[in-house]
Amino acid sequence: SSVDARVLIIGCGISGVGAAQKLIRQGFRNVRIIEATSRSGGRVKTGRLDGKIIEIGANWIHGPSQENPVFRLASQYQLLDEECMSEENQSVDIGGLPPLLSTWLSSSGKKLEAEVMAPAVEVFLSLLKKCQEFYTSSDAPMSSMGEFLEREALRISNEEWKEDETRKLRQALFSTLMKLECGVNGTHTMDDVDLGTFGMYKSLPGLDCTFPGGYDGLITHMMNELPKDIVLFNKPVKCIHWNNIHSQSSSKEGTCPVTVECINGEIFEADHVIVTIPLGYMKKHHDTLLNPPLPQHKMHSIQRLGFGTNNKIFLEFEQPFWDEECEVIFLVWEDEYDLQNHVSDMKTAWIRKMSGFTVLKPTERYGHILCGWIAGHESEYMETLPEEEVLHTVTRLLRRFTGNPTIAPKKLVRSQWFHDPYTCGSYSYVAKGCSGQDIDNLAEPLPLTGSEAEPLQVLFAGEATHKSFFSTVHGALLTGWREANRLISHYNPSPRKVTANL
Ligand code: 6YU
Repeated sequence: SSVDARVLIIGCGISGVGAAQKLIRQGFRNVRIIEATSRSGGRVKTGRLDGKIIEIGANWIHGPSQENPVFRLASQYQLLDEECMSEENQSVDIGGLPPLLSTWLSSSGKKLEAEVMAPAVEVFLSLLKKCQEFYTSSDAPMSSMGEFLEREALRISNEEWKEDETRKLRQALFSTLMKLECGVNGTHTMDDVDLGTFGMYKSLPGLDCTFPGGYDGLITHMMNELPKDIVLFNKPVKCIHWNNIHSQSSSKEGTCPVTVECINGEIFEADHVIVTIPLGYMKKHHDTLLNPPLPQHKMHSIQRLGFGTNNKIFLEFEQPFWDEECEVIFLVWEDEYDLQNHVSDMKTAWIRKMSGFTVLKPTERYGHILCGWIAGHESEYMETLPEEEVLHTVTRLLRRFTGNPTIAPKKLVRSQWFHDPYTCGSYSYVAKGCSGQDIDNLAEPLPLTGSEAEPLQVLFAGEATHKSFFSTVHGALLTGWREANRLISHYNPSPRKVTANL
């Protein structure tokens, strides 16, 4: 029966915790979570810089409004400040990018005027909107977003703006916005992102907000609802043996459909396993993670879908060099008017991939901290450098762009998601040539026959298995709930609905 069914959840990120929460509320008594690391939360990871809260992983609630389950939970647990909870904040519909107060710094150490930059930002935003529309109209003129953005941005620039220094600067700004977009999508270059499927991602209303006490408060509160000791930490799973392939037992009764083998040799038996392992890890280990191996079409979709890196570099200053009201600082390289979104020489130029910094607010809480954003292979390379070298390079960059040779951040903390052995990157995107079908394939449970007589063995959740909210915390949470519900209805099949066709 459902209450006795042994359910093993692999991964203690928000999707795993969410699945456990739902199952336990439904009366499942035999639920355990196996986690590779010594902590829960996964890519929700709150850290400290000089005692101040910083988010190493997820930063915002994207679209904090009633349809967003992370917003609903965070409100219930009273983790948000009043402004974020306000009706007004919930109803703001910006469709993705918040209208932040920006400062534009150029590589020659000048502050660029907002009025000069604004038309380029407008063009870029309107192009992004166009990209979204290709999903419903199904008439994307080419395969990748990068090609489209580059072609259209340069076309509009040439047609509408005089050929002068301003035009060059605006084109250089396009490069900055492309790099920013690489971060938003978690990709190396926008050439890797599918144009026709970009609009499959759905943004919810509400102005993005943060957790004043740290994102991990959400995980802590959810975990408090679960039985103590439900999580087995420090147990990386090596292989999931399904279809009874690993069972030692000779009698038919008492055999287990699934056994989970950990790297340390420990074995756990289960009736059902919910896999919430990040796509980055699956890409690396898909040929050995399941035995028998994954069916071909699932394997292909794992290989084809995108999973890239977006990292943060936090810098603390004694005194701010930015204006009090500034919310984001963008870096514009004047020689990048040809719309580059990756660099040619990694060793000397990786820092060029950094699009800019967000300012941590409010100042009373954070003091003077900037968060630098860097995506792609350059970001992965940055992870390999000693911290002092990163600090040195970022300091030189800031001195150059401000024209102030005395700027000196006093502390640095960075994320290193690509080299995190159980994440292998930051989040998923729909790579060129992929479609929603690939995400469906990823989410499909095993065995595939789908007959009612055949029990579900291995189920798949996690951020990358959500068709419209992939790459987010709320998307991940919804997939955990989805797979819990799949098991719940497996044990309590709802009576067939008879539709009266009158
Ligand atoms: C969101 C946001 N956000 C930034 C960064 C990252 C992500 N996301 P998990 O990985 O959590 O759990 C899996 C577990 O499995 C884990 O604990 C593993 O250890 C374990 N595991 C793995 N292998 C195992 C094995 N073999 N055995 C056992 N266990 C194993 N989402 O909503 N808002 O702001 C961001 C962001 C740096 C890395 C994000 C954000 C994505 C979410 O974090 C992510 O989808 C979910 O947490 C995943 O949960 P899960 O359960 O699926 O997996 C200039 C400037 C301008 C300003 N704008 C900048 C642009 C930036 C835009 N980007 C947005 C995203 C950000 C910032």
